[in-house]
Amino acid sequence: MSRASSGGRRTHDLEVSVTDTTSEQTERKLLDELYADFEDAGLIPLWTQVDGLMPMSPQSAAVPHLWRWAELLPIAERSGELVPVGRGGERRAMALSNPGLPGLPYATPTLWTAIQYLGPREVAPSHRHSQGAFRFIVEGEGVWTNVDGDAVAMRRGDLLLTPSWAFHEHQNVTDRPMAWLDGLDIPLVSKLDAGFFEFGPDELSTRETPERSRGERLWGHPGLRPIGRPDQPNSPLNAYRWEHTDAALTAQLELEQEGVPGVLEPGHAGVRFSNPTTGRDALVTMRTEMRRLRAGTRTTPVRTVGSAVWQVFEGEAVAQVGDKVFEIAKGDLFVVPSWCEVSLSARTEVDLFRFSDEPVYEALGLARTFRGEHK
Ligand code: GTQ
Ligand code: FE2
Repeated sequence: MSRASSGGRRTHDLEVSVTDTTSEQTERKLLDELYADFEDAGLIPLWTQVDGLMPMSPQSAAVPHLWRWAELLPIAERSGELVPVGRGGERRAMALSNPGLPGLPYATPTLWTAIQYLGPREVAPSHRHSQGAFRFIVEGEGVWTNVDGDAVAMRRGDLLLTPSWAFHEHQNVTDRPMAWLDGLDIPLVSKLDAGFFEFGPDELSTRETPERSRGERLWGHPGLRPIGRPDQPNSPLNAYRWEHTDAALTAQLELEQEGVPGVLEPGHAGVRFSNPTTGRDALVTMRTEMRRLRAGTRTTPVRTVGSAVWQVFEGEAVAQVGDKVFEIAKGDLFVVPSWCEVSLSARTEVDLFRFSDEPVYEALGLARTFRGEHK
């Protein structure tokens, strides 16, 4: 697959032939001087860089990998006992580190994925950053995330948004701890040199614990947009409740039984969390989706440019990711690197949350998807 770099190898790498003529020796000396001058002039010639620079298809450093919820949760609990949350560290968040990106707190080259843990009555203080974020709740409740002063309940199955530059703080109002999934575009923003950060006030912006946030009250009515509100790049609907997600998936599979199209493929329902002002992705840089497979369904293998992280919400399945096979159950997380083939087999009915960086590739005209068996 890899393109041979034809000609132009560094003269140092060439064997010196005993039959070198004087003119060959002269040319070699001139080439040595040229390469030394490239370095002094701050130049690197393309012909020494061909491998990796422009691959025939994406060659991600990230690898397919699985993290089990049953292993993550006890570690998060121990952190809750031993590590305080407060100013400086800001959050008790433990990032999934891809083995192909050693030493980096990144699940993929673009996506930060962490388990965050807040003990009884604890508060994670206010800040804002240009990185976009969401929370997905696989289990538990009792924490409110205040986003620009709007108190948003976090409960099982909900997706909560923290768009770029919104102030946010998290408050556990119960006597029980809570753990959840954080997704952010931290590595992407770092690569783009676009990171800004500000601390917020030390006092909580609100101690309210409403059933529904102001964002939901204004924007959370299907097909009904408040008149006079402009489009926004990130969704102003700050919470997507499980009740609605579940109903949408249930309806798709029921309609399939009735012979009405609507599912992604046979036995495979899917919804995308969308921005009600544009119909596009809920967040500018990250796609967020929920899938439901009927027991026994095997999905068509898919390759997509860009990376994704999946978390099982409920049920059991087998995920084939590249050459790896993962047996997955509730809370388990796995990574699909760019252009790596993924397919799922549902052992039981299974619900999966998925997020990816696809909107970035689409915005840049770099999106590609291949469906079906490869070769
Ligand atoms: O909850 O504000 O996992 O700022 C990483 C950075 C969570 C947060 C993370 C953050 C947060
Ligand atoms: Fe944050």
